[in-house]
Amino acid sequence: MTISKKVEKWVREWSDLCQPDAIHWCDGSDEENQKLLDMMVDSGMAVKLNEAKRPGSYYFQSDPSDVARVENRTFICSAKQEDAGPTNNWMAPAEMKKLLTEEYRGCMKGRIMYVIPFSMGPLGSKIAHIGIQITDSPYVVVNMRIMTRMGKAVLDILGDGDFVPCIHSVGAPLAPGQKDVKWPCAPIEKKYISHFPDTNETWSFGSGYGGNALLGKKCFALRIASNMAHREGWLAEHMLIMGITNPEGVKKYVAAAFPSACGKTNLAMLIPNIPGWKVETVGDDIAWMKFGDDGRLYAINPEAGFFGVAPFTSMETNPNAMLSCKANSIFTNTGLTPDGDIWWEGIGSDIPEGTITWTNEVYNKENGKPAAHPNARFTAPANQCPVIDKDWENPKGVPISAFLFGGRRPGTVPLVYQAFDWNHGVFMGSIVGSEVTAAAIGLKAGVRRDPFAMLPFCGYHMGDYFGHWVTIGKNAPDKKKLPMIFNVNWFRKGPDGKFLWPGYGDNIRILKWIFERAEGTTGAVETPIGLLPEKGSIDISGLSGVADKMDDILKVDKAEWLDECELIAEHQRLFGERLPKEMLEQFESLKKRLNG
Ligand code: TSX
Ligand code: MN
Repeated sequence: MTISKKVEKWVREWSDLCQPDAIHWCDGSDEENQKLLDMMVDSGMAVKLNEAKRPGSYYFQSDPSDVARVENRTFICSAKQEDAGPTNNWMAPAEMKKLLTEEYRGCMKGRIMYVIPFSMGPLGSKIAHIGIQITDSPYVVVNMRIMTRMGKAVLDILGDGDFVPCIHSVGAPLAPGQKDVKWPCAPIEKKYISHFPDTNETWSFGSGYGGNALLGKKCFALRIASNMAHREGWLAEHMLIMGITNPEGVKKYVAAAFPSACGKTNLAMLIPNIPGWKVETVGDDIAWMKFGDDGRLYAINPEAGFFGVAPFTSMETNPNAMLSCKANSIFTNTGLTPDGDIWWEGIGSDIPEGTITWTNEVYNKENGKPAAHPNARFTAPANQCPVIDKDWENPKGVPISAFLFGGRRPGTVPLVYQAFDWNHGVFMGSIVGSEVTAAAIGLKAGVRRDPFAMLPFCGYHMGDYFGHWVTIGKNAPDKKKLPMIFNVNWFRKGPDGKFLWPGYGDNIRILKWIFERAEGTTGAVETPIGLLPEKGSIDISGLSGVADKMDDILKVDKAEWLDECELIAEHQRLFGERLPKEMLEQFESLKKRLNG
């Protein structure tokens, strides 16, 4: 293993501060992985699942206080507060570093410090970047091994080059002789997920869960990378990437951004309901994109695995995800069945008698407590996905023909529409959101905006981020080769409160229209909000009971959109003077078209 002086010095500084009992340099080998898993099983942290049912797979239960990303404990520590923007928490970098240095002092006593060299993206790709994570959590090591390319080969490629330093501790040192708990972590007020965009660092303290702890994912690949991309003229986005092939064998790639709970992973692995069409997965969460020599925009998936929400993933909703986690996977906060397999709500079978819940109790249907936590996860290697794209590890990336945005909108927003041009598409991305019912607190329902699905993940001012998207369009090497931009909404409801569109595998019908728009072989009609499918241009052949709903599914109601404009105005005000003038212009044009 080549360890540069720079890396060695950096690790020594952190081990001097954190005072672990030992340092382990991760080589990424199978033997190392197995040793860590065996050690966690022996210590009671992990359960090995039934080898016949779920080969090579392990089960974990988190501390009940450590079950999700902690947005109120997530900080962007830019030099100036205004550069973090109105949607991020901010603390001065020196202040945060001072505070966290004291938290890190001695924080690994009684534990091992693992050093994880990892690449986000295929090793050696021009779009990829290398990070090194220091952690005291063996759970993090075995997850990072699935989610990134991790180990010795990364250090060999890094040489004495630059890397993104990622510091992580669960924040639970052990006194001599103190027995460890199953899931060590710190209380909420001691958790810090902090980012230093000026120095490309991320420092995380106190949590062992998901995006708080697997620092390659949200911290590096989105919050830090969005800053790098802003400075360097590329895109780091919260997008799935999928390949779509038509019956003639022509293939196009699209990237799509949706807020949470819209079924992004389901779309990434969709099984088409039109014969002859094929969907293949490049990634289900993050896309890094740069222009290629041919002037097209190329995307890589910086990750190597899926960290998916388990509940309601089933052989009905997403068979390819179920098959991806058939083996060699990690399950966190699902239920555990008596025969040593996992179970969760919505898995598609009845809960076996005697299943253990994520809080380690015997499931009792009387008490209303679910077996799986709603944010229970599977960690599965991407190469186990039955429809993984043959180019998913191509270092050049895949050329993107279209961007899709969408949210959960029971009203107002039609099934699909296309932007008139790039800036109009950026505007569409900037107003993405899902409708939330606030019945519980007696407020009227509203739209929770999540621009570009990046609200929790943009590492700088969101107004500047919209400006960056405008600039990407302006500076594109060949504007004709920019991806077309679309908005989709699978969640429109009829007056009866039922979903109008069947969704899932039938979404290929929308993707087909988008594909044909990109090819220039299907028509669109101009409406005030954008280009809608011509009558009959959405293929609904073989779908019963949908034809007479198409008008409602595609309706653009001026009165509803004028109401929407009030909400958009309110949303735009949030970004103050940093809202690019192009976004104001787009809004003014929309209102003019609606009133005209
Ligand atoms: O993932 C979803 N997709 C995308 C699939 C590729 N979901 C689940 C969202 C929560 C994670 C959907 N839910 C989709 C969808 O397209 N559509 C809906 C709404 C819906 C739910 C049930 C039905 C129809 C629509 N059932 C019947 O029509 C019988
Ligand atoms: Mn995500």
